[in-house]
Amino acid sequence: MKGKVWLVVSVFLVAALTLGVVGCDVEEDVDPDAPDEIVDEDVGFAEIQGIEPGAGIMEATDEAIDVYGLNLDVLEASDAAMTAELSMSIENNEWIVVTGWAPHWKFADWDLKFLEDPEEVYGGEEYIASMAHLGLADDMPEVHALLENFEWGDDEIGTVMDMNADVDDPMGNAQTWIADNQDIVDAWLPEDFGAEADGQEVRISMVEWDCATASTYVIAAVLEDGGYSVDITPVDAAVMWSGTATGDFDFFTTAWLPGTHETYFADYGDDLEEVGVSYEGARIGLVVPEYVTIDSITEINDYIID
Ligand code: PBE
Repeated sequence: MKGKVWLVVSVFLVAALTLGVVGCDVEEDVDPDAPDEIVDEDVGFAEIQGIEPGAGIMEATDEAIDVYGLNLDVLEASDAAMTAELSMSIENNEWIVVTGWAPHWKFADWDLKFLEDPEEVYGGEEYIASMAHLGLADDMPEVHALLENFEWGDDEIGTVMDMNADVDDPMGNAQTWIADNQDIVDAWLPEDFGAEADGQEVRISMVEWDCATASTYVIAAVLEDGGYSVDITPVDAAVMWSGTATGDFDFFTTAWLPGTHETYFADYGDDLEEVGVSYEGARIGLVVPEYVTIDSITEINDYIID
């Protein structure tokens, strides 16, 4: 009996001492002013945060999973859901890998990097083109001429994307941007722009990617200023391409070529005209916050978590 009591007491003492010592150590190590350290469970990837199925970057990501033998899946979501997840992970200092592309406002808001892609699955520099059905040049020569001339760079599309990220009013933001940048817009306009408009309806298809929203609404606002009536239809990528090829839509502004939309171009390119290039130097890939300590897609498998 006595022995048992002592056993209990000594176990209790050892436990108390151990806890006490550990407790002291912990207290000594914690600097209340230090920034939050990334703790182990935050390091690693459970999945690739993706966007809309049908986006070229999703097709490329399936290929990347294959080529690099990645042990994780890509989550289907949307541009908006991807940036929401990115925002939450960055707030919590957690690792995340997303299907990412530039131009996109996320690079202005957060410190991010593209992971190296030694197998070049995501391709190199791309350009963004406007694609129209084959009859547009005859049916609406002014609209066709506007799309031929439409071109802008990072400052311009970046400003519009930032405005849209701040205030969800793409048409109002497009009008404000046009008023502030009339000289740029004037350079896109054919002579006497609007003379042929007469309230004609122009049907534009787009996918709700932030870059597409920015360019589609700016062109739509320019057309409305010229006296056209514009109808914008949000669709998925396949319908954006196929519906324009069949003439259900007049055009769209967001063909990413030669790589991202290669498959769509192969399927529908014969029934479409590549009217003009609006942006050069676009890029797609896998994107992580700067604090993620890997640099290449080849390192992802070293950091898989459940
Ligand atoms: N994106 C933006 C598109 C094209 C524009 C890169 C998400 C895509 O992957 O199809």
